[in-house]
Amino acid sequence: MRVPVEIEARAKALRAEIGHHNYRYYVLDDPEVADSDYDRLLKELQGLEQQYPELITADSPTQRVGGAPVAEFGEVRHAVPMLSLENAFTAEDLTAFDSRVRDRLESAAAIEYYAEPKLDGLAINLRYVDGLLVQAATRGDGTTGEDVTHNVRTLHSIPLQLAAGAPRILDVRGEVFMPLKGFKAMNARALDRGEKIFANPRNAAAGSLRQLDPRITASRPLDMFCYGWGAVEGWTLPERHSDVIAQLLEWGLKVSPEARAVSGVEECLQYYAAVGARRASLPYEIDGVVYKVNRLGYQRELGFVSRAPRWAIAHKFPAHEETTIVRDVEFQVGRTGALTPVARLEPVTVGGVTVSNATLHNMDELERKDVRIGDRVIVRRAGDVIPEIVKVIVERRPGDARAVRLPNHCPVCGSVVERVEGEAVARCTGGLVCAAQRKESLLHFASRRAMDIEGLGSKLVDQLVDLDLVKSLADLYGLEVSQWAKLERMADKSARNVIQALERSKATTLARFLFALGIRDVGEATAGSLAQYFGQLDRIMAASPLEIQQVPDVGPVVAAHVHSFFADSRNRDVVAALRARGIHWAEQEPKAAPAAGLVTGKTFVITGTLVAMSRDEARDLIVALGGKVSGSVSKKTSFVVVGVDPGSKAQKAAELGVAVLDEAAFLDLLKQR
Ligand code: 9MJ
Repeated sequence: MRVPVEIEARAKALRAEIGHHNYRYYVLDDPEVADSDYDRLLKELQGLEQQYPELITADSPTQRVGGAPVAEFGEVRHAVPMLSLENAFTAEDLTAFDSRVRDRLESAAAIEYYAEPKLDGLAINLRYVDGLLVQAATRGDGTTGEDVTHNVRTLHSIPLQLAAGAPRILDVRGEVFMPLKGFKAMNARALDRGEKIFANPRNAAAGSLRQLDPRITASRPLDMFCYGWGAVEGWTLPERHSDVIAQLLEWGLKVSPEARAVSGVEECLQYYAAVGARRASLPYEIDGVVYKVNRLGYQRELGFVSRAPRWAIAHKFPAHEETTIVRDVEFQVGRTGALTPVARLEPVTVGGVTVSNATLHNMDELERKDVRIGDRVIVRRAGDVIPEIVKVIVERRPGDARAVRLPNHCPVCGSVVERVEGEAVARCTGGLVCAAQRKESLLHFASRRAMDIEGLGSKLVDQLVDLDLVKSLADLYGLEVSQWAKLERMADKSARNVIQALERSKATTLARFLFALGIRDVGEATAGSLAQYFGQLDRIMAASPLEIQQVPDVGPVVAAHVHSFFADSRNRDVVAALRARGIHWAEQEPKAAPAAGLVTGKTFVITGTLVAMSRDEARDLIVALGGKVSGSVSKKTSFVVVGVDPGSKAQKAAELGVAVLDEAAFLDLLKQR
């Protein structure tokens, strides 16, 4: 089928328009249209390409993801070697560098440098031929790298096609990195699933690019800043490094928004201090700044030593990582009883802050890293991230290093510690008997998005629990001014303020209250869904796990947690006591139940054995959703649900022409209601 000219023109226009919006969104961080507008354009193009596959081009924005996995990475020999940078650690190092530059250039005047943050990622070469991205390779040993084209194509900030006027051949160099927000989210998800976490964003970026399956890379939050070039054909380079960078941006490549030209050592140091001050608040990790002689004529004159240019230097920040010794490993108990191993370290200064503790997350992580007491380890502290042990220096392990064992009993309350087979997390079974769990529960209960009790922080909570003033959540509301006022750092006025905050917190919503209870896996969103679905607390407390599963986005695991929480009489007592203290909310009519659905008013007959639930449970569910269950099939029967080894009822249904559902279809029906 020939592609009609107007369709071909439309596809071309769509590609250009989508390319433009990609550039605004991913390169400039300044979108011109809403995401929905963008999605509509992409969908239209996908539709056209599906109808006319001849329209698909290598640079089409629809072609980023989906390539098949490769068996192994090919090798790429770089046309111009990829260099590394010499390091400066002090102002003296930098002054010495500047003197060498001026001596060689026989220049008395201050040198103009192009200054930019030094990203801690993975150096990549992008080869564009006539503006089309044809190959991407890692730095490798500088001469030969790995072909990662299939993965690099999935990065949205890398144009598949450069804007008009691109040279015949252009090798662009830059750093692929993982922004901190995405890095943290990715590790949090991995921890939840009991999977391996990445020690730092650099490893995460490298691991993500070295995937054989590009769909995995596509799911990772990677970005790239371009800062240099290699082979160039068909373009006469301008006078300055900064002019080239400006042109790369014009062609659609992403460059650092922090880069600028500075003059002489003095301004280099000012730049270093300014970027250093903002280091912790940048959305990505940097390990220093780079200065490059800005005039390309000077760069050519200066040339190279071995594998580093004489015209550039990396001025490093204090390291995020240091080595120290593990003195002990202790276990902290969280709100849900989870035991977190924490390493007690020989204090060490990391990036200007003394670190004496580092988290090991859970037993799986501890075992994977094989951290032993007495080990020499690399610790890392970056931005607001909790200090972590990156790895053990196994070569320096002393003969008497001791392995860490999970305690059988909770270090805080002595209750039995449970580690469910296949789960990374070990838990204290003490519940609210455990002072550590009680403290964390109180803090969670009082937190802003839960009961929002202003002023009730960890200093107060520790005392309340340690002095046994609060054994259960409801006790909070029964303390007198004089009892509050006796606590450390408290006086009459502050005591009255806390009591006022407690009073204010009594008027709440069901969703907040549910969230505040701290039921395992019930975050704000789930609490909101439960509240909306059931409308009333008593209905939730009476619901079976299967009914709870009817709530949108609630699966069997969460449903089981909710059910067992309210099945526990101690928790029911806590809820009753809180309500007796005056905590209240507006109850609603349940959203779902009797509203007309697929089950409402229908009559079901169940025959045979069901796998996912007992017949009684199925009956409860049908009734809860407004349906009826009968023992015999008649013309009035709406559905016959057929399990394993059905009786004669299945045949009767067929004779009467009554709809028959197997178990899967039945479960589907319940989900849709
Ligand atoms: C990084 N990592 O941010 C260079 N780099 O220049 C910057 N690396 C570099 N420049 C020449 N901004 C070799 C490496």
